[in-house]
Amino acid sequence: MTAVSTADRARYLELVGDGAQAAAVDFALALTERGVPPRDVVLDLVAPTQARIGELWARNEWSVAQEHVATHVSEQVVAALAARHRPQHSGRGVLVVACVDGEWHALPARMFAEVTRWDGWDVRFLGASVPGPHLISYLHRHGPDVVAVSCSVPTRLAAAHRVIEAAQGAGIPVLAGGRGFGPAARWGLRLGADRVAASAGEAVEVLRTWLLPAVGQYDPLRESFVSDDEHVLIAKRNTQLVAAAMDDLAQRFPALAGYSAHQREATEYDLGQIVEFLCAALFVDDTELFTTFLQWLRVVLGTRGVPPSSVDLVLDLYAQQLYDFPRARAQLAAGRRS
Ligand code: B12
Repeated sequence: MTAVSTADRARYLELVGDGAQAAAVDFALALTERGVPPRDVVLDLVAPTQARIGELWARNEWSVAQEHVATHVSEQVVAALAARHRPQHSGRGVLVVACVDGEWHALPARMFAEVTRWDGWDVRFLGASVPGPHLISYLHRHGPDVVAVSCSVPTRLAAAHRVIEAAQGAGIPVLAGGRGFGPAARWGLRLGADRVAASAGEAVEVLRTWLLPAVGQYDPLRESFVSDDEHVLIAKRNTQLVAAAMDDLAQRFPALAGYSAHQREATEYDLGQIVEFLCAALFVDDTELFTTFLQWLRVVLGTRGVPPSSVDLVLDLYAQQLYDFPRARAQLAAGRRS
């Protein structure tokens, strides 16, 4: 069987970087004509290229516009592969695939959807950011065998949790996946998903061997896994925390006075993101979620001329503001050490 090569990936990156849609589609289809299974084109060509695009953006080598155009081309490539290569059968069962509310990374979910379709599932792909109540009413109406929830950013984990519980309450078992569920999708298990998978390839195996229960695993008496509601209280104070940090930063970080309106807005956005990731880390009670985000943020800011030490300053400011939130202070201290 023919495989995707490093040279293929380099060429594909060039094509999507140029926004060369027709050429990228032809390139991907030609690989399948050479004998590469369409699933491998998605998982070994498109997926790693998308990850590479994320790195190029984070390191300020590609603009947001370049990332958007490349992602759009990749979406067309996945669509073309799906249109050209129809599954041989669809007898495994009905699988609904949806991104959780507020989750706009539709392409990872789409890749997963097509890969499972090629494996014989009758897939209904609902796309990006599906509001929880709408997803649940869809499940009631169509009664699939499984619902697969996709989450790429951990700040959407609370929304994922609501949907997992509601789907199970409706008797539909839940498979959770996407990088937002963390290493080996472990936060998916923490949130009560019936099964998790770290990649689409792994998910195919999980789905094949999973004897679906007649009803979901939902237990209304199941104890909550979070011992307190620090994440809820802090989320409500997000605007207030950001405003206080901006005031404080203006005094300690004189360069802020010279910032343009756009730069100020971007700074406020980043400060808000720190609070959102802190809340997500409190929600699943895992410092790795917060420290991974901070490492990424330091790279992003560093390559855009903002000293990474400014992140530590913000963590200190939040720790002062959140003096009566012990778990948040522990997360902030871990973030400081990371
Ligand atoms: C393109 C992109 C976007 C596009 C998405 C467009 C689209 N149509 O999908 C847009 C511009 C919307 C976007 C927005 C943002 N993004 Co973005 N984005 C990306 C990028 C570059 C590529 C995404 C992609 O296609 N990945 C490729 C697939 C293959 O990745 P994958 O997650 O591994 O998916 C596989 C598995 O997880 C699995 N899978 C997926 N879903 C499911 C579901 C189930 C049930 C199962 C079992 C498996 C499964 O199957 C896939 C194939 O194996 C990634 C970089 C990256 N490394 O992924 C960043 C990335 C995901 N984004 C990131 C961020 C931070 C953001 C923003 C917050 C940026 C911002 N400042 O606004 C927003 C958040 C928006 C939101 N709330 O959703 C970060 C997340 C960091 C973190 N700590 O989690 C990343 C990782 C970039 C980074 N590190 O530099 N983004």
